[in-house]
This record gives sequence, C-alpha cells and structure tokens, in this order.
Amino acid sequence: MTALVTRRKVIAGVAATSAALAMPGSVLAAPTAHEVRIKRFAFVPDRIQVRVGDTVRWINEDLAPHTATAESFDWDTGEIVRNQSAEVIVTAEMDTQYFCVFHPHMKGAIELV
Ligand SMILES: [Cu+2]
Repeated sequence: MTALVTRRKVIAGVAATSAALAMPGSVLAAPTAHEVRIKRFAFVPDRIQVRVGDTVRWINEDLAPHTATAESFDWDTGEIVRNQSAEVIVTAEMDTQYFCVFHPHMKGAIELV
C-alpha cells in the first residue's frame, strides 16, 4: 500500500515537470483545472482568469445542449449535452472571448493572466 502511494506521487511529479518544460516562458506553477458550469443558459462564472497550460472544463447542467466556442472559432468544445462536460487546454494564442453557438446571447471570457 505504502509503495503504491509513493509510486503515484513520483509519476505525478514527473508529469508536472514535463508539462512545465514543454511551456517555455510560463511560470513554473502546476496547471490549474478550472470549472465553468452552464446553467439556466449562462456560463457560471462567465469570466475566469487562467494561465497557459491550465485546463478549463465546461459542465452542462441544463436540459438543452450547449457549446463553448471561441468568437473567432479557433477553438470549440463541440456540443455538450446534459450532465456532460468538455475541456480545453489554455494556450497563449487562444481567443479569450467565447459564446454558445446554439444560444449566441450566452457569452463568457477566459482572461489570460
Ligand atoms: Cu447554449
């Protein structure tokens, strides 16, 4: 049991180091996993602050399907149905303004800090 836990920690450490090395210029902080809930036809929260390498996961709590789609269409979660989620990894180039293609009044922002 103890050996297994130790092994997992070692593997996680290697993965984190590799991710940091793959992103020159980024701060050497572990990536953060952000969650945005979609409910009542809104992104909650509708604005989050992220760093390159972070992940953003959208979780749809509505009956209706939604997407999180860049206003420039350079990234897109695709359709997310009820109780499903989709995630994207933050890149330095990505468009920070997004909306839902099914309900264009739904808007959100991921602000790079
Ligand atoms: Cu929608």
